Amino acid sequence: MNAKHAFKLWMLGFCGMATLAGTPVLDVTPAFAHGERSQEPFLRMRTVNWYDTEWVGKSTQVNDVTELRGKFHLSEDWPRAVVKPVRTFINVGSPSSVFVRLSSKVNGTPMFVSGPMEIGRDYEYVVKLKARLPGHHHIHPMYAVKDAGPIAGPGGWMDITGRYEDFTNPIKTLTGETFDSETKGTATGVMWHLFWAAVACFWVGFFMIRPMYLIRARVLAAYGDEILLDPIDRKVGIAVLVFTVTVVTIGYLNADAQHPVTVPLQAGEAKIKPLPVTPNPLSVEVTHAEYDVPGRALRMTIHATNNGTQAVSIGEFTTAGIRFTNKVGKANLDPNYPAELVAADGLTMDNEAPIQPGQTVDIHIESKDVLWEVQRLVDILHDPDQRFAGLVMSWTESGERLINPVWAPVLPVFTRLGA
Ligand SMILES: [Cu+2]
Repeated sequence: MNAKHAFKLWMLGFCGMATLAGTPVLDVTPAFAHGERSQEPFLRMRTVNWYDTEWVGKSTQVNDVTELRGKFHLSEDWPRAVVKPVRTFINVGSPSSVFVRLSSKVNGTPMFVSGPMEIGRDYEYVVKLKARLPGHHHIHPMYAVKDAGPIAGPGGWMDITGRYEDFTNPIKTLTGETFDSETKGTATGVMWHLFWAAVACFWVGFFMIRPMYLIRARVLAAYGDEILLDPIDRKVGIAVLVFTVTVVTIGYLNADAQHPVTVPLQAGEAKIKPLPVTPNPLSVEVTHAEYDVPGRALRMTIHATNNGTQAVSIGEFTTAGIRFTNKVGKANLDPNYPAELVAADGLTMDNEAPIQPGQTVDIHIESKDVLWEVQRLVDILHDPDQRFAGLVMSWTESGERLINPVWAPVLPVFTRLGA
């Protein structure tokens, strides 16, 4: 009997602790990394080719509204192992909800639900963010693909100053009601959590002490379950069932009466037109590519033809948000782009001369930097499908930027060959 009493006390304490643990705790400790480099390089290089990413408002105050914007190209070399982008969503990767996402627009269309996008096309996104939790935060654009998961873009630091206590997010609904989304429904949520935790404690506790599990288990093993069927158990079971169904029904009807007009989430699909294809006078094809393991360099041979009327100079190769530039690319580099993702002099070519109109050339391009290792992109060499993809950017004499997506298999090499 003493053991049973002790067990009852323990059960009481356990329920108390469970209730405490269920109380929401606000954690505002900033996180400093979130493992973006551990995402497989084939995912980062051959799905979304991010470019022109801008972390507008690198320092904001709580309640300030800022933006994360940029463009991306969906690689033609989309891996066979990744589900095609038939249901996708633009999101923001951040250490917890440091910002509130007020809206996302892709090519000017609001993207509050997911939708399909086309491989081989370009998209422009603008995500409006409202500063919520103070700190020094690493923020990534993120492209979510149904059944494949989120694909993180390049990360940049954004600072939020001020106090979380001052944060408000007033929202006006279509029915004219105004409320603060930060606090709306909190009491109801907490109430239901506590309520169901109490019901669960009662349910588990009831069977735990009548008689205790161990005794039940031994009776079950020795005599079967018939002897364990106590009429009180049945009655309590039926009573709890009726009680639960009644509470759920009343709760549902009550919520429905309070908020008769609602919009179901994710009921539709965003139909987004890709950016128009701009005529590109430069054609680029990779005829050979290799990765020099000790040299930390991706070398590709491109076969390029300039069908335009102006000379074109290659200035940048970018993949997985990492940018390799030469002096042409450097001159066109956004100074706000995170320096840790740029190999400013990482791009070299055996023929630096601009490609003249009508000219066809074969150029060896080398993207060399320790970033291949630091960003763990060299891991493609361990994949069964050793390929890379990215964007080659070049500029015409008049300053127009041309973007050529490239992709090819990569051969690992351990010594310098040719070029
Ligand atoms: Cu990050």
